Amino acid sequence: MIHKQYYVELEKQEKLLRRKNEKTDFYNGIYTRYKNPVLTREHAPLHWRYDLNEETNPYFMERLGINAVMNSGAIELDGKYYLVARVEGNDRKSFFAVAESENGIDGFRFWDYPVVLPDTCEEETNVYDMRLTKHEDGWIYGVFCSESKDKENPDLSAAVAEAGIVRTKDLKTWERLDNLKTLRSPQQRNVVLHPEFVNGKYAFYTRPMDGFIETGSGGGIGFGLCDDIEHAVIDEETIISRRVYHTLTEAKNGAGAVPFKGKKGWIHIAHGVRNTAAGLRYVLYAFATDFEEPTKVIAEPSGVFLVPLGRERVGDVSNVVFTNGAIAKENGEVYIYYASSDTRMHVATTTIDQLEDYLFHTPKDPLRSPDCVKQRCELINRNLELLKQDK
Ligand code: M1P
Repeated sequence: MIHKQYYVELEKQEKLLRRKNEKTDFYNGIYTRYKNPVLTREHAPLHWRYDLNEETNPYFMERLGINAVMNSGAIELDGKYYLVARVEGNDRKSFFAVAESENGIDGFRFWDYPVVLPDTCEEETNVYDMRLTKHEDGWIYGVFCSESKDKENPDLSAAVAEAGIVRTKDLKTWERLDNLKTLRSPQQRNVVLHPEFVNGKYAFYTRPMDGFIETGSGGGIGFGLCDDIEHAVIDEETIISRRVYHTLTEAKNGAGAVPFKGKKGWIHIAHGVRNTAAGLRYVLYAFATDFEEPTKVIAEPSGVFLVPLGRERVGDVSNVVFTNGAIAKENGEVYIYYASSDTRMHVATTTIDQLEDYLFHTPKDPLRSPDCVKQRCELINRNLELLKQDK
């Protein structure tokens, strides 16, 4: 017999799942923010968490709780919006699960089962942060962090991060391929597969790292080519978005959403990290690369693109926003999915035109305070002159 509390909890959850999202009054002309997160741990189906049977669960206790729903890959298929979320159980292990919505801003519902990845990597302890690439070869690839214990290092927390690769046609059946090997970088996280062949090869954005946390000598977001996606090996990684002193990328950075096509170039939304007395702060930034030469940055606006605000600032890992998925629709609308504080998922909506205006008309960072003041005074002068004329 099903426990009667199940129906009480189900009704509460249905209310949450049916709740309409609303635009907030936040304004910057670049994107629209929304009041409610699009996915939270409360969205996880009750049958993933509770034993519904009254006999075996008389107190209707959560048996396998969900701690957080965050960093999600995103894809549009047949007009529907899909997130492949990182779902973190109460046991700290993450797994992937597909959530589907008709409009991309609310009504996301998880499918009945999480993604069951082929278990081909005995050492792998954790998987997270899948980027979904609709590749021109016809497959949908998922590239994610595959984490294992570093057995060579006596430190209990020492781990090794690699890029795991899977592919699917329907988000239901997943084929696991070999983990990416980067010959010159011991560890990798935030690896993203480019949607098109480059010089006839598969192209990846990488993040060369010396260790699990510190990027060390890895200079930023890299780019490398490989011949065989089933046994992917990258020799050379060219750094395309460098870490820079006294900017938002000083501590580290990483590719975010799979880049999408604007009218002038590939649009990238990445994350940058700086250290503060309150710990690391993760924000989003944007840049554009050349269609013909994807290692050439053609727009690099100054400063942050999106930061955690209000409730977004607090969570399991506070002061963090992180994206690994965006949907660029044929009609020019763009849905940027981002997690706040490693706890829940949000959406920000914009258009290709707005993003390119932002990318190509926001001044570059002059990198020194006196030059930043000069830059701002030039804007003020132009504006005051215009306001004078308007009187
Ligand atoms: O906790 C913030 C983020 O930290 C990591 O990102 P990075 O590798 O750039 O430090 C990731 O583990 C990510 O999942 C997490 O959101």
